[in-house]
Amino acid sequence: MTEQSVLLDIDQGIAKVTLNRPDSLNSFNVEMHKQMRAALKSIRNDASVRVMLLTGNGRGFCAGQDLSDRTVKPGAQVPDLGISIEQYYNPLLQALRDLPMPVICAVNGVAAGAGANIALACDITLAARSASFVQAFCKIGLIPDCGGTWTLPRAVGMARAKGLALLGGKLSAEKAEQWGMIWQCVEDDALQDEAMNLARHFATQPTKGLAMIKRALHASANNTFEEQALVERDLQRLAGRSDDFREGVSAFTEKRTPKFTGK
Ligand code: T3D
Repeated sequence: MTEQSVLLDIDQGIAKVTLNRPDSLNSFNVEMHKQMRAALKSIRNDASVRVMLLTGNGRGFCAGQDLSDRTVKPGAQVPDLGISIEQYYNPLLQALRDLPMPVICAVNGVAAGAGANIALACDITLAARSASFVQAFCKIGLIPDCGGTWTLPRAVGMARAKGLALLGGKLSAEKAEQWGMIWQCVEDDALQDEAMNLARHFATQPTKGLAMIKRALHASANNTFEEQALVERDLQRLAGRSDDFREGVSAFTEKRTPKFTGK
């Protein structure tokens, strides 16, 4: 039987994805990539889903690539890591970024290598106080991937990004919050409840509008002010045609709580 290395639970508009290889701190092997891809595809194709919540099983969130798949016997061919990035990690990151709904990440323990940068690529990242972030790549002669060289300097500035990436030390969840790398550091025993409360909130919100907010903010990274103003014009036009915009305005004028459908 295939190991369930990714658990997917969809309930009341919330898709909870749990990385489930706790013995190796939820590190990624090819099977886990395939299961993650299938989970993201199911979420994207399920019109009832309005928010995704990503977390890890056990004491770690994710330790990046499973290094037991990377030992090279003398004389054997060295694996082409460019292919691994192109076939697995980049599509994973792209699929996460492109999901048309908020993606919450609940970092329950150490997030290292690709695991750290997957957490940083989510829209709202919470971390348990005992969790930490490690740009572990430099310790094994690699460079940060999963968008880390793009995300980190933008989130924390170049000096801190270089310190994290070149030294590979552990950054506590508390400092990650102080540095603006994540949304919030919460007490360990409150993490899953806080993440689920946030998910329940998003499951009642104008999903299409939230998806367009993500698109606009992502687009801003490489745009001038003038270019971004055009992105805002185009997305606002689309947002203004949504059912939820009509409902939001009606509820406001009728002084009642809106009932958003996500459409
Ligand atoms: O290769 C490509 O396709 C290119 C893409 C690369 C992406 C990457 O992510 S490269 C970076 C890979 N990850 C790392 O280098 C992190 C390696 N792990 C660590 O540095 C440490 O384990 C942690 C800092 C994450 C946690 O340390 P600690 O002391 O809390 O735990 P530990 O004792 O080191 O690990 C616990 C177990 O998990 C241990 O197994 P054992 O001894 O109990 O049987 C350890 O071997 C295992 N483990 C941790 N990380 C990995 C792993 N097993 C396989 N792969 C791992 N990445």
